Amino acid sequence: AKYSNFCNQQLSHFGILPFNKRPNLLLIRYNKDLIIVTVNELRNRAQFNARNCKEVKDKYGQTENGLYYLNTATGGVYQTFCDMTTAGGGWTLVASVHEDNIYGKCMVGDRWTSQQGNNANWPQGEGNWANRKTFGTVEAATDDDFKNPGYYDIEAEDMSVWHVPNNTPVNHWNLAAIMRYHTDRHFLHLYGGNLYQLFHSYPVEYNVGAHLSDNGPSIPIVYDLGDKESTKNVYDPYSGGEIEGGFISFRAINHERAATAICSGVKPKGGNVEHYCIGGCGFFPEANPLQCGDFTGFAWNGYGTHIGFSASKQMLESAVLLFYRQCTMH
Ligand code: 3S6
Ligand code: CA
Ligand code: CA
Repeated sequence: AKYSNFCNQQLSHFGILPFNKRPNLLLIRYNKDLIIVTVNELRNRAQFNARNCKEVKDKYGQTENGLYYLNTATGGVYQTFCDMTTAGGGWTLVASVHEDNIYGKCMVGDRWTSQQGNNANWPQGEGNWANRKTFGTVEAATDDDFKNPGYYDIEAEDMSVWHVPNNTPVNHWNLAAIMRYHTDRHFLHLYGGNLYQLFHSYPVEYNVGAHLSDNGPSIPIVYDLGDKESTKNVYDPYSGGEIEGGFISFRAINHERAATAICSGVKPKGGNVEHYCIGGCGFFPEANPLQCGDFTGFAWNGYGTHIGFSASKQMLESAVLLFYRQCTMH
């Protein structure tokens, strides 16, 4: 008790302290938890030679959820979160979509639509769904947008998605998530192996097609937290008749030919996709600019009111974490 009191005093300053003069052990305060890890254990994580979390698990026997360093094909190194437990584990976090201000319409922070306004002359907007730009950090993935080189580097087969309340610390993401699911039919293989390739085939761009007939693929999902009903309940009540739960859909287009990027948990069956699909192009014509932004028209009838075409507050204030996994058969 004496040591831990001393430790607590020290840790409040340092956060990390050599444990009881044994240099190989560290006592780390992680929020309210005190965790003893070995320096080697942490240093080892930087020495794995792996392109994705599945490799880290299979080649190095790592089974702990947490932060790992990965390499890219061209020798880049980046840190991200590995989910080593869901459906056999080996899921690599490659991006997060976060709405920092639903009232800022396609302004700074709207990295997954446009940060330079709602403009027909900039139909692709930021273009981050189909380029190699990266931004954010893994530990801030629910505080702001995140995109790492794995988004375009990893050749994956399946995706998983976590909706996690904004500003959640990484070691609480799993516990705090309001919805989690994954695909299990290796669909990404059909679209080039990742979202970078998929959105080259299905450009997230204004005026490339019509609603429903030109939408991208809808893929069945397996729920890890939630179900088809709870999915429909987190979105707006008016869209209930326009969506089918149990899918993840890509490049959905609305009545006014604006393209959104991902409809998480649902398949669109109508043209008001701006109320249940995130990310998108550089121009949303209807009620310009009210639908332009990373969470598009999620507050059409008020912030988090969950009436009319407005999504629930829970959905509006959660970041959408996107994971890849390569085939488990390898
Ligand atoms: C149930 C009301 C439908 O209202 C229409 O849809 C109205 O014309 C528009 O303001 C609205 C938006 O297109 C919804 O996205
Ligand atoms: Ca954002
Ligand atoms: Ca509409």
